[in-house]
Amino acid sequence: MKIINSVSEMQETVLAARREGMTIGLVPTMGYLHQGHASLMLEGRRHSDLLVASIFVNPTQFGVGEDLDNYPKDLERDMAIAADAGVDIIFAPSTAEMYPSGYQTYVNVEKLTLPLCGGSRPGHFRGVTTVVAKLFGITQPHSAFFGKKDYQQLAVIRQMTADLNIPLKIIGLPIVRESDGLAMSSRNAYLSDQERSEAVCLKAAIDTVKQSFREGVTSSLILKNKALEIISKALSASVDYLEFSDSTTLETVVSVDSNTLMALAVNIGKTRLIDNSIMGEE
Ligand code: PAJ
Repeated sequence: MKIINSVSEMQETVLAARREGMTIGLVPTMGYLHQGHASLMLEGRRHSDLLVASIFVNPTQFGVGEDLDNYPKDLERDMAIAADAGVDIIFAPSTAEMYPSGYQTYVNVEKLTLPLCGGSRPGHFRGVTTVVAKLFGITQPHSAFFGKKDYQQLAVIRQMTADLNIPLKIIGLPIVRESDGLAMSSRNAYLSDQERSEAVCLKAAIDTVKQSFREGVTSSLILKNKALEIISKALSASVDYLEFSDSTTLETVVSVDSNTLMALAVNIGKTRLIDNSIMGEE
């Protein structure tokens, strides 16, 4: 496995690979890798001759007062996980390499970014789509792999890719969870032992809601109250949002069906965790 830090070397490498007829896969990440990231890499490996994973903690997607400066890092461990998953090249640029002085171009998906995380993290998705568009330009992938853990992010990136006619396939992959149900996340590293044990409340709320839905409850209000009741038992938890949304438009629904997305963001102490599930899926 090779590490590349420079944009021009990365571009030369993928253009040479393309001339040889190789297919290129990209897994964008912010590092501090876990098995959720590895699942994207393993799938990327199956689809591509040359598999690139990027590690870049993208400042433009963090708001004021968010965790940009504390975001966990362990490049050595990341390299071992990526190598195990079959990654050929790690692209790990510096901030100055990605956003040199004079930088002034941003990509914004207008509607899908308004609800859910867009409401509580203004500017977040603008940073995400900007860096992902840049990564697409730098690595020229035939396919790019994203997790459904960040469901809205995946929807926004699909929209951007279609709207800007970027010729590549976006592949969305299932949420990888810890054995107790907590969705894997680099941010789980922030949790104290007590918080870690309470963090299962997100998945517990999803499970309770899905059970009620299977028993015939379709009112989003009733389902939301059941979920909030579960989460309120976790003393360190405060709900940022908990919504039932159309899984394509992300607009709020009042009556839930098997295609409805349940999405939630909960602060566990100072750590903001997100989770989601489609009601009719396992
Ligand atoms: P990051 O949080 O590092 O996540 C990188 C990719 O891993 C995303 O596609 C995310 O959805 C996926 N992922 C994270 N946890 C997962 C889990 N438990 N199961 C499955 N997939 C999981 O998302 C970002 O970075 C950034 O916003 C990025 C797209 C790299 C742009 O900066």
